[in-house]
Amino acid sequence: MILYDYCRSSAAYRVRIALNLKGLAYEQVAVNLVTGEHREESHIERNAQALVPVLEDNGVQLTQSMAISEYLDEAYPQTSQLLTGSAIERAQQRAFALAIACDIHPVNNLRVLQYLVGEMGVDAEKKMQWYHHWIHTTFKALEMKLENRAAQTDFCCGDQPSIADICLVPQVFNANRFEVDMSLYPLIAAINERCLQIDAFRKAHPDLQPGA
Ligand SMILES: N[C@@H](CCC(=O)N[C@@H](CS)C(=O)NCC(=O)O)C(=O)O
Repeated sequence: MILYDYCRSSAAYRVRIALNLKGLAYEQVAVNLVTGEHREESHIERNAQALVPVLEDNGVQLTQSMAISEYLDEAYPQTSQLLTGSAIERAQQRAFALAIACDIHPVNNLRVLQYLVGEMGVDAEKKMQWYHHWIHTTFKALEMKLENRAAQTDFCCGDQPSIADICLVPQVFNANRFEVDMSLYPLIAAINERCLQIDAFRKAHPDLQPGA
């Protein structure tokens, strides 16, 4: 498998964790978002949306980190599963993951921030206010969801990492990078710390990737 990614892309970070948790080997090709490599023809041919990650498996290029994660579970069911349990439990794991992947990430993505500054004339302070606002809006809800769980478990949705945790950890990395006050979210922070003790998460960390 080949993963086209970028060290600090949180969507690619999710897929690195997913591949590692499942014990699947992959090569990495760095696509530099800072220099704009993702907008070059060679990458547009892989993903017309000009985004990372792209995962190539058996010669087919797949996009969208959530679709890729579910694909990995379906194509490689013999390895540890990212979605587990009953239909209800799997829906809860997806809901947690999608709160991050659909409700925080898209509005704080690089191209959105660049548009805010470049086209809308937003200054650096307002840009940061925007960034923090969307993290706080959803982290507040997720912290409440964690507090209200029937039983306090080690990970977001049970005693093993799921698709929820593979979304949470990269989002916490971003929050810390942009100095969001994580002391407001002790349960999220504790799950993040617990995940980071696991090799699959540790090896996926942005600082350890090609081009970091
Ligand atoms: N929904 C997509 C999001 C992919 C995405 O937005 N990737 C970011 C990096 S985390 C990107 O390539 N950004 C480039 C840009 O904003 O120009 C997924 O989950 O894969």
